Amino acid sequence: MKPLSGGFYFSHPSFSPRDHEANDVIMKDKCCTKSNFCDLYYQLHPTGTCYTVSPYRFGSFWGDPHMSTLDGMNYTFNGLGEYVLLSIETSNVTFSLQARTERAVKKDGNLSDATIFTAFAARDNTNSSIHVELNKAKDNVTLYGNGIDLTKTLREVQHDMFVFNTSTLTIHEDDGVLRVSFLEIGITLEIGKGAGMLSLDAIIPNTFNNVTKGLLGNFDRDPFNDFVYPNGSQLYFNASDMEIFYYGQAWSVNDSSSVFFYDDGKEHSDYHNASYIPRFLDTNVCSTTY
Ligand SMILES: [Ca+2]
Repeated sequence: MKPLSGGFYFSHPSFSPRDHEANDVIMKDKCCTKSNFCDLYYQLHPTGTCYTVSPYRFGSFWGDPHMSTLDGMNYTFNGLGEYVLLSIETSNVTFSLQARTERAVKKDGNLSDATIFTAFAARDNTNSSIHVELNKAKDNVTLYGNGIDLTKTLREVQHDMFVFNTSTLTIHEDDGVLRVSFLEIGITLEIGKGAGMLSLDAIIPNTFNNVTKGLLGNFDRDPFNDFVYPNGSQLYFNASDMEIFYYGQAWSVNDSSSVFFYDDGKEHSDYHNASYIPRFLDTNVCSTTY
């Protein structure tokens, strides 16, 4: 079975691109696209030490995002606004990865209770930063790298030829996916565009074990202790959707912590709706709702 959390790469996409192409990209294509040996590919590229994380998957119920923590805990969170996915603060590394959500539009044109990812932003201690956002038409992305608007360049260059390189940040387009590497700290993000929403894979080195905070969890190889509030207290792993919702709200971005790029005179509060409460699918809550 293909794991929801993706697979281990033999070679780092940015540091050993040629080996990565040969060992990971081509092999995956051969096993999973051109033949039925995908199980074999994932046996040889297991999830584990330095793996890809998918905080969402396609085709889920309501089409809503299922978050997946760095330790592989899956949960649903339908908060509306801007949230801290990953925060690292050590003596020599500062990194923040944040996500923006909007309500999904249902087939009949009405708004769903479920929210989807429409923007991601990140910044590290070298002040390298990215901001990727779905445009209003939901058919393309707006991209900022180190505060520079790269949207036009991204659209003008030929397919898969987009490259933005600095000594601490690289952005490549590869098969429609933006691969962003924060070179100083070794974190890579892969941001893809799907049906009216964005997806994210985060590749986090093991050196950050036990020091990550945020909605992607505390990264200590234990998926059952991942709901840690900003104040360090913990929510039990089998909490209800409603409890998880309020846990998630605790990870809301604020004006000073935001790493998003705002234009048109907008600010964090224009994108965050702290009063929005989705309908919860838990039986307990349903029984009191209906
Ligand atoms: Ca954990």
